[in-house]
Amino acid sequence: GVRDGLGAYIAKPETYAPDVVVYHNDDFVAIHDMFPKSSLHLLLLPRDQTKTRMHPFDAFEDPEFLAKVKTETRTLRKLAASELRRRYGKDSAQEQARQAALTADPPPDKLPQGRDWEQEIVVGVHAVPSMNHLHVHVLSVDRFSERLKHRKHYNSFSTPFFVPIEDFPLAEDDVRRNPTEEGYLKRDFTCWCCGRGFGNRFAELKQHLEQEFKEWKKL
Ligand code: GMP
Repeated sequence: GVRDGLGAYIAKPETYAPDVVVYHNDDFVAIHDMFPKSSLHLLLLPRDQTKTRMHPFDAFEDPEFLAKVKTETRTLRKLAASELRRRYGKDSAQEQARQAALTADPPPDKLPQGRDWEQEIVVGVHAVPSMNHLHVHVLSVDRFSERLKHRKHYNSFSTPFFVPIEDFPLAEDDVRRNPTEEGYLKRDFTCWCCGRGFGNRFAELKQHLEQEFKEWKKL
């Protein structure tokens, strides 16, 4: 069924073009999300046959597996960050300052760092995954995408429904284990960047997200 759509990438990653499969190795396949909810949205798919059909909360109870996944997400986060730098680096004030310092005569003793794009990436899983194969989201923070069309699309990445990989292993009594009870997807909208509330006004939120995206690129 449609919920099994991610299985094909795990089975035959080598049959996809690089704009679909970013890379693959024995243990993982990294792909572009076909319906991206941010300007950059990747998925990390573990290939371990004993884990791929498990709920992430259960799969991550295995400390060895969790450690492996965490290590791989650090690699993918770096790769995603370099893609953001490639795309938006020229617009960013910090990158411009670094460029200016590099070409200054005489050069300054200390170069400005340039922007840390890794901080602009979030990595995690949904409390209730919509696809059967275990997948970890690796996406830019902007939530700016034509494919972000429904209120649940926004809230699934902007409430505790999205559980950062760093938060695992989860405590036994972590409330995020009961996502339906918490009603995360029906919550009022809050801007990921400025914290402004938008009630249930999705069209207004979308307009605002575009403004924030333009600012964020240039920070
Ligand atoms: O949480 C599951 C994620 O998988 C969502 O962000 C979907 O957009 C994404 N998704 C669903 N089906 C497919 C597919 O066939 N290919 C790819 N690359 N992503 C998908």
